[in-house]
Amino acid sequence: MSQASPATPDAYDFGTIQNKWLPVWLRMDPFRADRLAGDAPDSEPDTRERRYLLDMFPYPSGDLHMGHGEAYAFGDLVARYWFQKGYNVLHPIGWDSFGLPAENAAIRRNAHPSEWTYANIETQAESFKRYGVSFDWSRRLHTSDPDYYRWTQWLFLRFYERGLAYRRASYVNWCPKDQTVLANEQVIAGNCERCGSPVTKRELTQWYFKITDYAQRLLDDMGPLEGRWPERVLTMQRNWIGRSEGAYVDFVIEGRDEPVTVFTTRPDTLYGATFFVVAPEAKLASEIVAPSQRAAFEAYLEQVKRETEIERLSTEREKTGVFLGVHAINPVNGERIPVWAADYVLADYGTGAIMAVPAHDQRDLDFARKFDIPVRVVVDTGEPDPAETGVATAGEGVHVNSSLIDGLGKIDGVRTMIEALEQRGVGKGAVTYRLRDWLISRQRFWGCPIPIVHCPSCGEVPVPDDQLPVELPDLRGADLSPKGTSPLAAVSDWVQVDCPKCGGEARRDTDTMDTFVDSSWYYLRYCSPGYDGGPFNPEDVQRWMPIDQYVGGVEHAILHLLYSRFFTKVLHDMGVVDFTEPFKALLNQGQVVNQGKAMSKSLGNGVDLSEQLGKYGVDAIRLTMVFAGPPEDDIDWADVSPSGSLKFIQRAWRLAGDVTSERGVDPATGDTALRKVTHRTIKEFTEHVESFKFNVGIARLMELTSTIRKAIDSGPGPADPAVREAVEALAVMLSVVTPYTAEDMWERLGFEPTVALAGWPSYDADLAAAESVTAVVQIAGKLRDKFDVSPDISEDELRQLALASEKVRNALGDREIRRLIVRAPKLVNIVPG
Ligand code: ANZ
Ligand code: ZN
Repeated sequence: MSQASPATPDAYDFGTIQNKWLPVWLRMDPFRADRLAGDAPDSEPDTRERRYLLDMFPYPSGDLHMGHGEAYAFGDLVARYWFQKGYNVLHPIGWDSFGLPAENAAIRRNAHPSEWTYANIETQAESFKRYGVSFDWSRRLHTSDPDYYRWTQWLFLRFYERGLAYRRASYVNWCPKDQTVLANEQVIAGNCERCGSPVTKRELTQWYFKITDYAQRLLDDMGPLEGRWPERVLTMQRNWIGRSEGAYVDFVIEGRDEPVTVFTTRPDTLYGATFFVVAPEAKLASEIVAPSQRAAFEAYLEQVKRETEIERLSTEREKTGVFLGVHAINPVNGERIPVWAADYVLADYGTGAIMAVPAHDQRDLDFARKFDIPVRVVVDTGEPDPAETGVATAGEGVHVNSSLIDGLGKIDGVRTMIEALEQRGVGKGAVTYRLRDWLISRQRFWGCPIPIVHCPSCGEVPVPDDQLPVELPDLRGADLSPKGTSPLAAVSDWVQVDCPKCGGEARRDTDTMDTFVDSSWYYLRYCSPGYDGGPFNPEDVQRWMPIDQYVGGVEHAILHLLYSRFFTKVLHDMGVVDFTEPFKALLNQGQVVNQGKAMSKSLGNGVDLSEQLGKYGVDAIRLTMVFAGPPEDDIDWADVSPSGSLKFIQRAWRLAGDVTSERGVDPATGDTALRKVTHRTIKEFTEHVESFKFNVGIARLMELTSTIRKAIDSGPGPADPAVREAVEALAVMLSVVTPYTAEDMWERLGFEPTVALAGWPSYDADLAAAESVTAVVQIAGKLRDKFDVSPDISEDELRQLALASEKVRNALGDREIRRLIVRAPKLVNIVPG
């Protein structure tokens, strides 16, 4: 099914309607923030209640795809609803336009990354306009514009001054294919997030943001987000931060003056420590290894460096390690235990060294069994001996073989042990986090340059604020292919600068920032686009932030959201914003899949958004996205019906042409039955939009459409004022989903554009009140109770009501229920056993 025949007054043709209204909207530009409805830009302050709706901004990888079609349909629905409600709405758009794909495309085509990037941005901008998204185009930004990244650099320098940006050498994730380092967050199951290659480790000097300073606040501040962010996102963030409570315990290592501290969550198992393990790549290992074991150790270290973190932490894997030829002294009983290096201990978690308690930790047990190390039970859990079964007992129990804590349970054991350690000065209670500092430097061209100069005499020197931005050199024609160092390093007249401090010869830092830095603050820039006194005007941010509703994909559940939360807290501590969380509420839309699988080239199940738009029109596609199911569920394009959506839209549109009464007639004189349906629908649709049950709301609009059709054809007729009232309300409600159709309906009803700002219809509570019906409950065919319920009560609710009834419970006594038949809204039939 495609388009209806060309424009006779009664033939709906989406192409004609789109071409008619798009230029009108572009001229009207109706969705500017801080502009009173319908007025020209106003010098008077706009005092209406403000709402900030933000869609995650796109990466310009080509034209918009089905996933964009879905996400922006939801975001736009909410924004348009707010516009209709009369709020002063901020709904901006921009592009996350630095990043690797542009660079890789440029390498393939021997072009500049900016050409590909900005061409794609234009394509997407046109597509957004055609898609009818209610953006405030005057606030558009691109993170790769110098007047944006100037402020990314400025923020970097503020972080630097606060000690939150620093450089250090360490083993980092390295993608051998993209030839760049990766943040922990960009390593997915041991592979590069971008290209899928297995990630290896390299020792490099890199820039970090000290997000670990904020670990506890990132956890604590999630409280108010509870119920307003998806639970699974909060859980993922909590797990990522990974708070662990336990203790630090100091062990003396024979032949070394400084004690070595371990982190343990089970200080209560100290008497069961039968060996000690250090991470092979931790400095400590090579410092303490006995001469006789050095060769074996170094061979082992080489092997470990080739492994991924996932492999290392796997419990399935055969344990490996080398004895370092030295012993540690257990601080509570003076016992000598052997020190090993083993890859299952990570260098950058806790302290990089552990006390191993094989009886109660599975990995320690696997290791002990492989290398014949004793296993000593110190918690009696009632389970069989781990040394025999090979299964560590990690559960609750009573401490044994543990002198001062014998007989205590876990909680008391932990507390008593920590007190004892603190008393003797050999340990203390501690909290650690799995969260690592954020590695932000990248050895790539198409990113924001790090505004630091390296001077042989002054060291690291920040580029002075008034010399920002440090602009990328024009690399047209240069070789961008990855070589393990930044392509910027090869541009010698860019690299060589005078030191801002001493004026001597110095070199620019040649790394660029992770693009997640760019996207950690863009939502602030939208509040005062073009502002050149700082990254944003604090007054404007004060007015608009925090964001009322953020909409985007769950793939950003950790990285982007955590980083943005971190940035906001730093800005709060700098005293420039007075809030600590950027996003009050979050909606994660599902994915658009096809035939049960993610769309992919190799599967050949891709669906092209622009092709769908060409076939069914913008409104039908938007409606299909919204009607498919709850927004957080995936949409399988094989299961939905854009042609069905198109048919519905046509039916709604025809209604507007059938209305024969004049604008302004008093609906109170109209047909009451229809008015009741109209007002009920307004009430329910409003509630469904507010609670993001968009699909259920659409079903109500479909029912209203059928009811109006009947009223016109076989009821009170097209001249009845209630018919006009119903169709006007329908047009305004539809405007949040199918803006083109709604605009055309509005015109047919005799109004001027734009329906988008017509104002949300209000309902009369009496008319909207749900009628009730009587439900009866029978037991074995005998009437036992009856009560009034809403005609649209669900089977579930009705069943609950019936089972909760006193009379029913009495009549049932202690008989079992064999069968329960529910016929909502009128009948529940219980067959006792
Ligand atoms: C002794 C012990 C006994 C442990 C026991 C556990 C159970 P979470 O909860 O994830 O924070 N550990 C500490 N640092 C480590 C590292 N760098 N690499 C690998 N493992 C490390 O884990 C903390 C526990 O993981 C610590 O508590 C330590 O083993 C181990 F019955 O210490 B435990
Ligand atoms: Zn200098």
